[in-house]
Amino acid sequence: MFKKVLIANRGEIAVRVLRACREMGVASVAVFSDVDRAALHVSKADEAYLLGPAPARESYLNVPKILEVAQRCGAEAIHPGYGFLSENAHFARACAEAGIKFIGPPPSAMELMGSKTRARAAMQAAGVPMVPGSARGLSLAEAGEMAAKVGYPVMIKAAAGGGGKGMRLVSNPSELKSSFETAQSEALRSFNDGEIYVEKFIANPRHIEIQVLGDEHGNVVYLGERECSIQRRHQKVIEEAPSAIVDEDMRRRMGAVAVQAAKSAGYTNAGTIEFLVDAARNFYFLEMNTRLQVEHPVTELVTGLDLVHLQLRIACGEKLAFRQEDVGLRGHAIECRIYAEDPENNFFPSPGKISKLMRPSGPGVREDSGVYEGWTVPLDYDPMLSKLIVHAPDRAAAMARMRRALDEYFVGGIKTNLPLFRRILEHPDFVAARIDTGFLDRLLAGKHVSTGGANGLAEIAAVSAALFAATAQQRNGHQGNAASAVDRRADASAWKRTARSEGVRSE
Ligand code: MV4
Repeated sequence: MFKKVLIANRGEIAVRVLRACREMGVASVAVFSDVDRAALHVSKADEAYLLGPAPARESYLNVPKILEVAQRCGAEAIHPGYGFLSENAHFARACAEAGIKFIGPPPSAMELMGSKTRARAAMQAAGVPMVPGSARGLSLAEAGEMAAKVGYPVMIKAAAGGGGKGMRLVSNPSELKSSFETAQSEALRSFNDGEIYVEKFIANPRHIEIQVLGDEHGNVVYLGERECSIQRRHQKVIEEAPSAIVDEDMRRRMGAVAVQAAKSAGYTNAGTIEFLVDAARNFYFLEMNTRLQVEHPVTELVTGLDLVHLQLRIACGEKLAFRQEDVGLRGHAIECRIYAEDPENNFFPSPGKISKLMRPSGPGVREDSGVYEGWTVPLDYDPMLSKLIVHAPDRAAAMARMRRALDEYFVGGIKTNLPLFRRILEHPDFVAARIDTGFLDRLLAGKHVSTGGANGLAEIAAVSAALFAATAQQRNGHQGNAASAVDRRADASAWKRTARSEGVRSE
């Protein structure tokens, strides 16, 4: 095992990784920017070094400086976390050239998956099912031919994109030219790469992804799926494992495809294959994320595996100590991403001093946090404060546990999206797992949230009401008439809200 690992990141993921290092007897090295001197990851690490000024370019993206620190302190490996340099193949190569192990996949696999067209061509060759469309960059004229072939509506996408950037929906041929040109100039501006391709549009898909893990001896396993359809502006907000619409057979088929995709890419370490899933439960390869993801804890809770421990073991050259048939899924996990942002004001970032922090705990509750009471959240980075993750025997129990944990959670001094989670967790469509990637936008727009079903509104309303009543009873943990359970809960919440606001005033 490594003796010392540098963590090229900040916030909750830096804390997450250094905890694994501590558990494995590995010394951890934190790096930080000027505004992160007092950050949690700095105080928890065995050593910490200043990188430079706040702007990421001069700190957490400063490759020469990070390598210099690693060499000076004798770190044998670098864990990149997520974001920042985690999917940068140049950085992974620079690490190798400096004699430092990059804890992640080989640079070649990162490059392949970084180009959506190259990835599509490789995945198509490997027999991975994907959305009909092109597997190479197209001219405007070729895009028109491809769109006619697969049928409108289509998506115009940037090959260098991902996560929704440089993407346009085109409903008919008359819109093609302007959408193509807008997407191309956006892609040139954002990625310095104007390559564009075309896919058939999948309406109201779910986003479901498969976690894979490969060692450096050719073994690859899948660790089940994560349901990630609750998103806003291509940012995930809630994730869960398993997905309510994936049964054992579908899981086996998606898993086999994901393993095939990873093997054909020469992939090692932790990675994720993203799929779009249509209303008929057909799944299509979307892209591969070549990093440890934010939402990895839900997979950890249902598999009982520690993905960061495994990443370190794999990077050291160890063989996976278990086979596919040894991987079991137990219970249900849900994660909420807690952000310093104001849901009342268009989710505007709300950094500042955390004057009061009351964190949830108790049975089945995990909180991966990068903050503490009294710390000032800087405005220079992503405003995610923590991830609240719960685990329970089934989905209903996990939702009840999450509602309970959310009620225990209080952050004073800054605005957070905590109230949004209470709304989502009580929404009848979320409760019934009738979700797709448009759920949250519809909820926030105040529209009817359910898309599918089509059995008549009255029936949907009746089923929703019944489910809501049933879960209200469950989350209060006692028998009796559902309506009164709801009332009692409303009273309790009002009382807690008052207590909380008074708590803040007494600060
Ligand atoms: C799509 C799609 C429908 N059809 N591609 C958005 C982010 C990027 N990674 C791919 N995205 C989509 N690609 C086809 N052919 C719908 C989306 C999409 C989406 C995908 C996953 C999660 C949330 C989403 C929200 C809006 C659109």
